[in-house]
Order: sequence, then structure tokens, then C-alpha cells
Amino acid sequence: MKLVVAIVQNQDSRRLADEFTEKGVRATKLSSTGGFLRAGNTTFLMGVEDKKVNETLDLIKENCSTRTQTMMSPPSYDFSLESDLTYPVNVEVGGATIFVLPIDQFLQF
Ligand code: 2BA
Repeated sequence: MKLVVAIVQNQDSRRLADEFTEKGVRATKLSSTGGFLRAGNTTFLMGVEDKKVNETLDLIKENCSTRTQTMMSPPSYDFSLESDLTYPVNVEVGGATIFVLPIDQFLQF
């Protein structure tokens, strides 16, 4: 069994959760925040049988889209510069960031 941790964009999380329910993939959904953009995203935790890992990864791939987000650059702290203006920067946010980890034990009481 593997623990699949998938960080996805909030816009994709409802559809993905619906797909998991329909396909019998058990998941826990956590509200999370990206360290870089400081914007909300969604983290799914899934305990998945080894033979269903690829199917689960395919489901995530099919239901999550890459998008471009615009953020304001941090102001410069170089006081020798005349301008401390911030400016918009485009950042591409991936469809999903996924970690697959081995599970030592899976217990339910
Ligand atoms: P954020 O940390 O908010 O990052 C959003 C996007 O900003 C990233 O998209 C990447 O394109 C860009 N980015 C992140 N850190 C950067 C940096 N130091 N310099 C320049 N650009 C940077 P993704 O790579 O698709 O990541 C989407 C979200 O997945 C991340 O949101 C974070 O919540 C999570 N994530 C990505 N890689 C991770 C990792 N190695 N460990 C833990 N969480 C990760």
C-alpha cells in the first residue's frame, strides 16, 4: 500500500473529489496554503493499494489543469534603487504536485 499526497488547485478539487468517490478511491481532503504564492490550495491524502496507484495518478492527471497566476513581485529592499515599485509576475502553477510514499502499517480501529 502507498500513501499518495496530491497538492492541487482549489478550482480542480471538487471535480477530483467527485471522481475519487465515483471510482472508489478513498481520500482525505485538507485545506492548505502554497508557501510561495501564499494562496489556498487543496491537499488530498490517499491510502491506495499498490495495484491502484497508477489508476489514481491517471485520475489526478485527467482532472487537474496547469494555470498561470499573476502575483506582485516583492518590493526591492535595495535603498540605492530609486524605485520601490512592485510589478506583476506570471507564475505557472502545475496541475498537481504528487508524492508517493510507502506505508509501513495501515490501521483502522
Ligand atoms: P506555491 O508554493 O504557492 O507555488 C506556486 C507556484 O509558484 C509553483 O507551482 C511554481 O511554479 C512557483 N514557485 C514555487 N516556488 C518558487 C520559487 N521559489 N521560485 C520561483 N517560482 C516558484 P507548482 O510547482 O506547480 O506548485 C504548486 C503548489 O504545490 C505549491 O504552491 C506548493 O503548495 C506545492 N508544492 C510544489 N512543490 C512542492 C514541494 N517540493 N514540496 C511541497 N509542496 C510543494
